[in-house]
Amino acid sequence: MLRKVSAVVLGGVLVAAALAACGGQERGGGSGTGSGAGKDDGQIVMGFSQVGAESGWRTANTKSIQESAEAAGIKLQFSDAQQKQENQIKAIRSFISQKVDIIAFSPVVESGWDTVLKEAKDAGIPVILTDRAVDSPDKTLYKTFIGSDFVVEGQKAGEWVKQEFASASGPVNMVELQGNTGAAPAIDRKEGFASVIGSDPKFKMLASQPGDFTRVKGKEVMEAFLRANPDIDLLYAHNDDMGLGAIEAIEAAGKKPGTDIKIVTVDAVKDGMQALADGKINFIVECSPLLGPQLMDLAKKVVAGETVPERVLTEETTFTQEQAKSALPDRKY
Ligand code: GZL
Repeated sequence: MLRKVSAVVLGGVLVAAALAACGGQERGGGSGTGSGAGKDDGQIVMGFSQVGAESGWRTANTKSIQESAEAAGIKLQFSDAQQKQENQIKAIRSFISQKVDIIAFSPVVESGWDTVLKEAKDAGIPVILTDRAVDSPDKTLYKTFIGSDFVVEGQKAGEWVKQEFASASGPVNMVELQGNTGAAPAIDRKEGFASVIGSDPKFKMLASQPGDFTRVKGKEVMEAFLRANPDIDLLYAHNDDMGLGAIEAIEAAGKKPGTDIKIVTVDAVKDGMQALADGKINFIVECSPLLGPQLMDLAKKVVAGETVPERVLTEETTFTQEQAKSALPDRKY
């Protein structure tokens, strides 16, 4: 009899212990720090997988996220994927095993995320897409996507080119430096630009290649463009950094960037704005990297179980050479 009673009591204690542990996990991913701190001390733990450190934009984006997490009292587990998808997938799996409260990441490419995002969903850990989107049709795999509309950015660049060459009878010979293959900004900026320019036969796209959003590759590809095409009128670069690399190639070829070859880029980071003010770039479409504050607000709402908008669009503008001169002193990035 005594054995039976003690077995019942022991069983009850074990069940209570299991429930308590389970309750920690159910409350949104448990401690995440492995130290058992986590939600019990009210601190949210966010796992963030960053694309890499390929451009001035990315550096500013990382700074915004890290500073905003600090300011919001959110513990950030930060991982730099060096522009490799497999590193991002590994990082997300590590965040899941650490039982973080929320995962945010900027997908280096659009495709190939469904499996790992399903693993996060099955683990009860919400995901926020930051900066770049994924092409998964399953919208339940993430809570929201905060970032720019890259198609509109490409359209803005195309509109400026049409205006700039309105009086030219043609042909207007163009080359394009794309972001890394498969990245949402590369796909969409190319599509947006072509949707505006494509209909006008005087514009000829002589060459369009990936420059991977870096200065080094942008310079390398522009050197090849110049060797193959002596009469380039316009360069469209998907970010300032590739445009800045291309400027080095253009000058090395004895041509004047901004005069012999007009240049339109996207981002509006400080170095790009300086080149714009100096007349080496002709027009920049802004793409704001300062997503940190909004990301942390969204994270708190998601962890608290509040509904958030499926899409949060970032505000941004465009700059001419004159506008760059007056904007430069106050640029935050
Ligand atoms: C755009 C971002 C792009 C920037 C590049 O939101 O993903 O990646 O335009 C950066 O500078 O490398």
